[in-house]
Amino acid sequence: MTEEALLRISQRWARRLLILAPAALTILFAACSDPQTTIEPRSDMTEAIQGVYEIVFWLSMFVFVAIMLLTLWLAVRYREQPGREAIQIHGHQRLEILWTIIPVAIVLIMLVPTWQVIADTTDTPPENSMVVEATGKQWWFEFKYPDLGITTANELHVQAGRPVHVKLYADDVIHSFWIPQLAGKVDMVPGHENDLWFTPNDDSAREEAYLGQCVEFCGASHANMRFRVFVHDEAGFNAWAENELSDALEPTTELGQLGATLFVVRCAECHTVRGTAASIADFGPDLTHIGSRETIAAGILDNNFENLVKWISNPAEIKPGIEPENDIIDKDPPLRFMRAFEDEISAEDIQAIAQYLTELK
Ligand code: HEC
Ligand SMILES: [Cu+2]
Repeated sequence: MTEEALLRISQRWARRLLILAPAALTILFAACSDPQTTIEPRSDMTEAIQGVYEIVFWLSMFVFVAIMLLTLWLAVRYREQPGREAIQIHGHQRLEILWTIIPVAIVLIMLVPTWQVIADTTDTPPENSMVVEATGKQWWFEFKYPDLGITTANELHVQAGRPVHVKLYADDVIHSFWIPQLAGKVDMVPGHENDLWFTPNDDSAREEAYLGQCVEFCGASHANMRFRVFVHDEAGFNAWAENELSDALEPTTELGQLGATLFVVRCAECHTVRGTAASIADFGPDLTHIGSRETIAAGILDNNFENLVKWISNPAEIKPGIEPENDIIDKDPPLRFMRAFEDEISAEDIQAIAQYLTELK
């Protein structure tokens, strides 16, 4: 290839880069509004982690820029010249000591605050914490508030400025609990309690939920195992808790009343709706106030009539792996998956049940 042709190609690439660079930057910055971001901390725990991250980031930047500048300078300053011979520095004691001490110092600067944060986050939770027992199950999260007497699923409610102590458990396999903006990843291990605590920032209360999810591969629907965290102010939290504590509402529509009857027959073997005949089993999420949740099926579907119908008809279509043949009965507690009710009951009956669930605010 001629030199001219090469030049043309490199110019073409330079032009392409000029066009692509802004596009790439746009994508990069668009990612900044990602609700799963770790770099917009909203609690004491994630702020502490962010502090370490910033130290590591800026130190790395400093090393990168310094090395690049030095390399450039050396390449120019000591470029090949006729008659010049390289000086050998092998075994140069002062240099050897210097380039041992500098990296050690850099690592120490990163190590000390990292250690501090690890110690702080694995110490003991604050005395006045609100306790939540979170249990990972294939493929959803159960949340219990033992002091308040609340049991719910997939949507965790906390209060801005009030420490939360989350006790982490698992019923079947190892899961992991992560709320990128509020709490670092901690494993949920069968037969073992792990602990995590954080205080949502005073100004972190908002309408929109913070996203959380399982971050340990736990089977076919691992990626479909998410949860939401609602941070309230004090009044908002108390209102939520009060509603959760009340028994289920009576359905007001005729369809809903039919649904309530069908529910007891068809669904009570796995689900509880407190205040009704369906209040024994807990293989599946507590549905007492399912109508007030934003999502169903562990954050996978918006909570509305159509999606409830779809879910009850055939949950495995939405979450692969939910098939009764995967049940493990000889286990304590047994593992039981929800089956496809379109095989068992009519479409009208499924709609009646879905209507009932929407009324369980
Ligand atoms: C054999 C046990 C079993 C039966 C019977 C059963 N379910 Fe489920 N159900 C589950 C399990 C387990 C889950 C959690 C699945 C998941 O999210 O991965 C679930 C989830 C749900 C959810 C989503 C809850 C949430 O918090 O997101 C709804 C709604 C639901 N079931 C409704 C019903 C209805 C209505 C019936 C009766 C027609 C029924 N279920 C029968 C086990 C069962
Ligand atoms: Cu999981």
